[in-house]
Amino acid sequence: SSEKTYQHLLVSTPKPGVGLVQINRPKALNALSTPLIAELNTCLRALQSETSISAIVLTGSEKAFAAGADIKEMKDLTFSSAYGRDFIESWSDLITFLKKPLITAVNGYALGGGCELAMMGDIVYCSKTAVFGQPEIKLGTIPGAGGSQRLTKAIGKSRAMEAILTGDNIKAQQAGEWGLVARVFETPQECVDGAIKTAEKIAGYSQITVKAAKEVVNKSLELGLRDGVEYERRVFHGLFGSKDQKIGMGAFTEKKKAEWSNE
Ligand code: CO8
Repeated sequence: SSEKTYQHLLVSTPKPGVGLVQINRPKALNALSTPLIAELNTCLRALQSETSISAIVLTGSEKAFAAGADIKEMKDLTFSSAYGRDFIESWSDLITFLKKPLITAVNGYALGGGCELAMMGDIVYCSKTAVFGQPEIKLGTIPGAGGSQRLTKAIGKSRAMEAILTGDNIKAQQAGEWGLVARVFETPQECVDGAIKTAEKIAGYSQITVKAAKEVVNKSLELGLRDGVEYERRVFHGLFGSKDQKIGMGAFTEKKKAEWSNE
């Protein structure tokens, strides 16, 4: 369960319905080693199946969200072993299986795989201390966990090309202006608190509606406009079969607060 203890993660429930996962490998600036990623997958899977948890916040330390994949672990990897065991593939688990909203709260370095992990958040928040970047080119490689795709979708081709081809960092304010993050907070503490507050607000809605809302927004990244709009409409139609649509609209009509059934 989410109560399990981990070597590289701290897990807590700061507010009812909110799971907080903190990456905790300070000696290596939260570099994402294989054991760390395995723990993260296990942890997110546990939170996913925990019915009392409705939204998840993922953060690092004040100094680093994560300084990338573990370079020391990767440096001697061969093509055949990377390809053979589909290195990094387990990462896609994080984003594809997770049905609950994930908010990433970024302070300090979010580089390489760290930037990629940050961008896997449904909502990305950061503080003024945040430094994003895809510096892989400096190491003789390229982003490998979705960076070229998610960064381009988030900030546009020209800016993503500049970041990926130069390896230059993107500072917090720029990330805010470009829409890489939804909000830039003054301090790391405010960033984490802000993410928890948003998660708490989301956790206050019907879980079934939240799940549908997340699903249709994500579809916009996969489908063309016509198919996307139709997909949204079908899910919207489907929600008339839920109890919570009746509860929500009924409460509005009766000027009462909705008490969600999650059905
Ligand atoms: N991997 C392994 N160890 C790291 C990493 C890393 N990515 N980043 C930092 N560390 C270690 C350092 O080696 C150092 O360890 P030690 O004390 O044993 O020497 C310790 O963390 C502290 O780091 P620094 O002394 O360098 O701290 P500074 O404050 O001087 O510098 C920086 C901070 C600028 C963040 C610097 O550490 C740095 O440049 N790090 C590497 C950043 C980077 O290149 N990241 C991209 C990695 S490649 C990648 O992510 C590919 C993605 C592919 C998919 C990902 C799937 C997981």
